Amino acid sequence: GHRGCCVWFTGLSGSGKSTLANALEVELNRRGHHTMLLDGDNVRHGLCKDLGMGEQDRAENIRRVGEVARLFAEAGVIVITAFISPFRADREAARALFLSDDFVEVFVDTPLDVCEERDPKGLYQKAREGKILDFTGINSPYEAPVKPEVSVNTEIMSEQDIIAKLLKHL
Ligand code: GGZ
Repeated sequence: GHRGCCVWFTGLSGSGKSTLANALEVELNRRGHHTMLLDGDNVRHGLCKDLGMGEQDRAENIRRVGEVARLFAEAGVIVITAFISPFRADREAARALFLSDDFVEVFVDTPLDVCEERDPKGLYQKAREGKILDFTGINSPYEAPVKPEVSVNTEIMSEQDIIAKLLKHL
């Protein structure tokens, strides 16, 4: 059968990763592909519920996500992941689990001020008030990808255009 692959979204909280990952999944399913979407909602409440948001725990979160992604991809599934995955080394370790053509890193390059303006869950405000001590972009680092396969700017491009751009790479 077909070989699976991994579409790895990375970007700040509120950058639009989940929205784009969901839209991509809908479009791939419409075209008859089997997909698996991994995100905080289905991973951090189960497989990774023992992990917090410190650097070591984020690294372990991303390590487990990468391994699960590989297992699904081996079964022929297109895996879509949507995690902040702020550390370059952790993303590179996930990438190393795949053949180079089978790992597509997508940088959702929405500027911090835009994410903070959106603040859909009020988390940036809490971080600014000192109520969250390790919030990405405020008091915990985000290491932007150096050579992502795809980079998307949600301020400039429509969701439809972004999905079309992503599909060209798959
Ligand atoms: C960043 C946090 C934090 C901290 C809770 N820093 O935008 P969201 O709300 O819905 O998604 C974010 C999610 C981050 O989990 P990830 O598993 O994607 O992170 S990582 O890849 O770094 O392991 C955010 C919420 O959880 N959240 N605390 N301190 N985002």
